[in-house]
Amino acid sequence: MTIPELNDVHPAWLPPEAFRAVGSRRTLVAGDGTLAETVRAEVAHACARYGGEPVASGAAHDLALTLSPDGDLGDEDFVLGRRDGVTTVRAGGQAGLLYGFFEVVRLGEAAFAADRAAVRHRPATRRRMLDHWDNIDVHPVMGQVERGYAGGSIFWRDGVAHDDLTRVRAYGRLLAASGVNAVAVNNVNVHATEARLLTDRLGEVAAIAAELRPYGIRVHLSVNFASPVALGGLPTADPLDAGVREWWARTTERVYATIPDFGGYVVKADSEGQPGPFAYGRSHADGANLLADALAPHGGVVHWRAFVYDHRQDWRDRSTDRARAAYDHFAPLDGRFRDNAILQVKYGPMDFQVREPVSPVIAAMPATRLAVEFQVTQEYTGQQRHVCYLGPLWSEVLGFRPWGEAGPAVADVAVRGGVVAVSNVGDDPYWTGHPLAQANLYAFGRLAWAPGLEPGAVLDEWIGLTFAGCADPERLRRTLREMMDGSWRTYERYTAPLGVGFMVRPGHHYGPDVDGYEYTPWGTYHFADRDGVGVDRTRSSGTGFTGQYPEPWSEVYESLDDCPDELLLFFHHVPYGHVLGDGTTVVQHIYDTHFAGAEEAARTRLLWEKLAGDGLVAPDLYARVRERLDEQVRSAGEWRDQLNTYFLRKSGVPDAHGRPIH
Ligand code: GCW
Repeated sequence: MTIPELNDVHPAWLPPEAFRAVGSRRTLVAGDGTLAETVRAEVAHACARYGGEPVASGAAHDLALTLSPDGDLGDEDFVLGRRDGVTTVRAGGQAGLLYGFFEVVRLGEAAFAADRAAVRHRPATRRRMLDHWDNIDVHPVMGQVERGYAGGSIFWRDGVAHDDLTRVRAYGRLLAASGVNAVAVNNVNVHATEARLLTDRLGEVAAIAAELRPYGIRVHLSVNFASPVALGGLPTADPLDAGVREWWARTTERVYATIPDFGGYVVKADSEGQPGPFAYGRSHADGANLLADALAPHGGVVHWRAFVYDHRQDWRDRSTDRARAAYDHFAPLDGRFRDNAILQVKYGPMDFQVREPVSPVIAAMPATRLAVEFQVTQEYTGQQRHVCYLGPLWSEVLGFRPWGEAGPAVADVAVRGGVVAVSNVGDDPYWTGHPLAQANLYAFGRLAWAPGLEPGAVLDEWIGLTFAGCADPERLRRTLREMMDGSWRTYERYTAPLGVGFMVRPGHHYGPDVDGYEYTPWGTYHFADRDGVGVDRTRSSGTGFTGQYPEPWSEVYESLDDCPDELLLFFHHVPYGHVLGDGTTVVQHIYDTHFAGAEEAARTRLLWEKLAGDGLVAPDLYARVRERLDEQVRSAGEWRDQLNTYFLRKSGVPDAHGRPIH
């Protein structure tokens, strides 16, 4: 086991300096197995640089990382404490040893300072997963990585897997240090070449799995539901057909013969053109159970996506509501999925918008294992050209209580199914295009592990690790926190207002286009006219979507008075003069937030500029962020002007402060 080292690639949150505290100590690692070997190699690597020493059992030490499988610790759990000058990590399994090691790295010198009471660490949920929307062949429209904003794929290039997979190993290392333990290596839109990863191109998947294994990460594969036809030459992919079941069973057996710790399948079916069980008059439970049954003998799981809706809607038809679709399709199937079938639900009912209510599906299927899906890749949140720290959004969703304050939170529901997100990583030298977007990847792993963490504290961890060894850490920390803490809300302010969403350019989804989707089949409308704006999703006069929520939310969202302002236009169509909680009208709110948001973007750039030339961050990183900030400021100005002009022209209501609107 060698620790991956890359030239010309930014080390993200694991620069050598982050290992100084561990690397200058005497460390004992007790335990055997692949992951224990990784920890040993990590310790040796850090010591070689910083003068510490890996020691054998019996010798004096400052840190002991011990595997003690008996007891009440799960495989990923560990207990960390410090007494009598020795820091100890006692792990329930090898994975716990690895996570305990990275916890010590995260603590740095603090791990070796005062005594600390032994604290038990355990992940909130067993599976913390990243989905890659990477294609093997460059797709004519979507490119190498669908919705990728960080260059090509770290797995695939121009039709094949990279021959040098060192970068994949380094990725696994970063993910392990954040808490992620599963990765799906290909796009959920499974095109012809990618479908073959399941069969004749399985060797490439095995090669990737071999790189991720030492960091405790299992590989999953997106598969095409029609594979029995496309790859197996069968006349049907009907989930109830005996030949089809047999084909999946045999194919899956071969997968496990090649990759014994394979995680399972991810499926996007009957969605945006992907094949699925509807073609055979079967339900999505039939479809998911087919794959679950093939995987069960090997301990695998299928992640079946709930993102099913009609993308050929007629915009003239006001009765169809895309927000309703996932619940309408899946809620009636509750209790009909196998135990190794996980229903993967996007956090909102629409599609990864900057502001949406939490999906009602999450509260509707108590007898089904649900995973919540987030989007780390910033498709609708600035495409890694804008600073947009998403920790606060995810934390808000995970902490949301669908049954009211006394009931469980979304994070509690996800305990059984896990937390999943679409990765934002590519072959870019900074991994994520925008260097500050690395924080989103880190925060996803940390919040999946411990959903109760405070997003600002996660940011502090990320800053401390990424910029370890910085000459004035406190100044840098303050600047980055000021730039990033509120960046999601800033982005919300200068883009689509009050929860309405989708005022983006069709296709690539970057930049403003208020009516871009208004008369399209995609089901994403705002219904602005001369009198008002918003989507009436009430039971009393609208699409009835509010009725998909349990109480109290079904009542809260239904009521114009109680509906939270930030979601007002998601649930209600209101006149421009409707007065919000803070006393401003809807149209004035649109003007105010758009002016304020664009100003905040400009201020973010100013904060960064103050760091120029003082050596706190490397010049190339400084320049990359600076270049992105220029684009953010330009784009925020464009959003402000288009949105304000649009609503001034529609409503005829002037800005109360007489600011320039075009
Ligand atoms: O947000 C939409 C994206 C599609 C994506 C789809 C999905 C992979 O625009 O590019 O397809 O979601 O989640 O399946």
